[in-house]
Amino acid sequence: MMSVFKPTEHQHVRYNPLKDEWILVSPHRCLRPWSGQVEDAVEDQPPDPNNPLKAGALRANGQRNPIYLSTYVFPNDFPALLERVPEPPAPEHPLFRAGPAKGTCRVMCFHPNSSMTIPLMSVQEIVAVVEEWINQMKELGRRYTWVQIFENKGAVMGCSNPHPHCQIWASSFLPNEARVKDRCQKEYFAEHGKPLLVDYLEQELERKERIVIKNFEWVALVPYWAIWPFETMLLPIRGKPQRLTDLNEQQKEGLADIMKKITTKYDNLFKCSFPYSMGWHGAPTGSNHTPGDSPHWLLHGLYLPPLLRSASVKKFMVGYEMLAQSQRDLTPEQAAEKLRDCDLVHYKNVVL
Ligand code: H2U
Repeated sequence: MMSVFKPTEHQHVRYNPLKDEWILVSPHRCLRPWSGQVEDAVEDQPPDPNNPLKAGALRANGQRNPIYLSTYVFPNDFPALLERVPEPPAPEHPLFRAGPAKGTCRVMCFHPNSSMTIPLMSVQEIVAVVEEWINQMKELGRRYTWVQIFENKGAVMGCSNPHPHCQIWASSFLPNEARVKDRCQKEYFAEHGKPLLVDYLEQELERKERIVIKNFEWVALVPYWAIWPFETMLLPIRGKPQRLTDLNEQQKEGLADIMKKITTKYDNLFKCSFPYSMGWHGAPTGSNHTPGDSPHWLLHGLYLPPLLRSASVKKFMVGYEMLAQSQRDLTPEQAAEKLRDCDLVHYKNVVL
């Protein structure tokens, strides 16, 4: 006789309503032996004396950074998007469509000290990061349809420099992730009269099993439909902010607090400087948008870390994932439990 379904033992598919896609969960695969690639531990990358992101350093374009003391933003010297470029001609055939793409790219340093990371920074220092994100969103959001803030952390995520920093790419077009999330949230709102993520958070707060940590203003949880092994989402509890620019003082403080806590847990999980890509998704911006005009949206942050079993074994998104659909090994509930069990004191700060 077939046994009853247990999500920690039996494979199944889960639906991501934010992106209208399915993911395969195969928890029994955690048991398989591993003799594949291991990554080099990223822990002790020596500081580069010529690091171009440092205060006072000379950058690739010959400009010198000021002796900054907190955050510092400069135009990316190797931008993927420029403001003034010729536009492609109108498509002659529907199978060969091209369109204009304008934009700007910036680099934002979080801290003058190259060996700092978010979990090691003070909450006040992280508040300065949040405030600068908001300034950038305000300024770039006036002109651009989408402003993508993202941090690549760790060499395994393609980060070129261990200095604490993120990037900001602002574009005249809505990128794919944003376009799909906008559509899915719009459809949900039209059908249910409430924002998808507000309903989702309400459910998660009741069910509790995927919540990693919570403070007065924010929740960090492993989404029901998470793809990466230890993926988390940051969701605001109050006031339904649609964009980073909607955050009030308490939400900024609370965000800095929860960012420090979740990244500390991440570092403690495998006792390493935990690599990830993180970033923000909120309502589209630009001249045809005004504050409060997108009630279907709820601002959310995402941490997408690649590690699976240890500081040196990462999850590969390859064959099946590239050709069929995303697949994960441990369940989101198991990942949340492992992260809940991690200490809130950073392993580097433990006094023995
Ligand atoms: P990543 O580590 O995520 O690659 O970000 C570093 C960015 O810094 C990268 O996009 C830019 C790179 O183009 N950069 C400069 O703009 N000027 C420099 O002198 C070095 C690096």
